Amino acid sequence: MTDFLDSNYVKKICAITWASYQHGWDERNGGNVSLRLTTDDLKEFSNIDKVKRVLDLGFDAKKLAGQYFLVTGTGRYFRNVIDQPQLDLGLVRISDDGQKGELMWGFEDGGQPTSEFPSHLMSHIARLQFDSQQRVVMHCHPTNVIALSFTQDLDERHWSRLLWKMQAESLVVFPEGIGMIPYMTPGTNEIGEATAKKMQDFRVVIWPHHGIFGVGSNLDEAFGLIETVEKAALIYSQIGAQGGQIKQSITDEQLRQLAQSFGVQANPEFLPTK
Ligand code: 2HA
Ligand code: ZN
Repeated sequence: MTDFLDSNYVKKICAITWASYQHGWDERNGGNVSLRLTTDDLKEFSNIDKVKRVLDLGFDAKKLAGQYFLVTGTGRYFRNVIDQPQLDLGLVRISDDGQKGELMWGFEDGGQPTSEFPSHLMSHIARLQFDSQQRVVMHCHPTNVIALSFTQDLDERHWSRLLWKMQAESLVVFPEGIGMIPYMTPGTNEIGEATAKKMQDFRVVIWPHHGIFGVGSNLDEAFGLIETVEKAALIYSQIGAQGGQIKQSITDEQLRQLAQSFGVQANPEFLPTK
C-alpha cells in the first residue's frame, strides 16, 4: 500500500496548481481545482479509510454519492499547495445520502473545501451526463480572459468566433465554443447552478470580471483547455498593444477547413456550415 500523500493524484494536482500560479492566474487564494476519483482508483492507497471530519455540502449531491473528490481548500494559496499538500488539499467522499462531504484525507490543520465546491460538484454532475470520463473541474483567474470581459460584449457567439480566429489551435481545442454567464456573486449555489447549466453545452465557461471554469477527463486536459483560451485572449491583447488594427485574419471558410481537417464539429450556431 502506498501512502495517499505519495500518489500520482496528489503529485499531479501539486504540479498543476504550481503551473497555474506561475502563469499568474492564481494571485493570493484565487483559483480552485477538483479531481473526481472512484473507490477503484483508490484501492491501492493507505491513510484514507477513516472519516476524519464531516462537512456540510449545502446542496443535494446525491448523483455523486460514494465518489471521491481531491479538492483545494478554501482560502488556500495555489503557490503553497506544492509544499504542503496535506494541509491545502482534501480528499472528500460524498456521503451515501449526498448531503455531506466525508473528509478522508488532508486539510490537516482544519481546512475546508474551496468556497466554489458547489460550483465544482454541480459542473461534475452536468458533464457526467455526456461524458463518463469527466474527472476534473478547474477554476482560475487568467488575466487576458478577464480583461476581455470588459472590452467585449458578453456574448457566446462573439467570444467563440473572436477566440477561434486568434490562432488555428482554438477551434481544434474548443470546437463547441465558449460558454458565458452574467456577472454573479462567487461562492454561491446560484453561480454554481448557472455554470453547471452552461456545462451542458460547453467545457469552458467564462465568469465575467472574475475568471474561467474549465473541465476535462484529466488535469492536463482541463489545464490545457484553459491555457488555449487564455493564449487566444493574450494574442488579442497583443494585437491591441500593436495598435489594434487587424489587417488579415482566419476566415470562416478557413475555420471550416480546419474543422474538417482535424475531424471536429464546430458549433454550427457560431460557424455557419455555409
Ligand atoms: O478560490 O477563486 O472564486 C478563490 C476563488 C473564488
Ligand atoms: Zn475565483
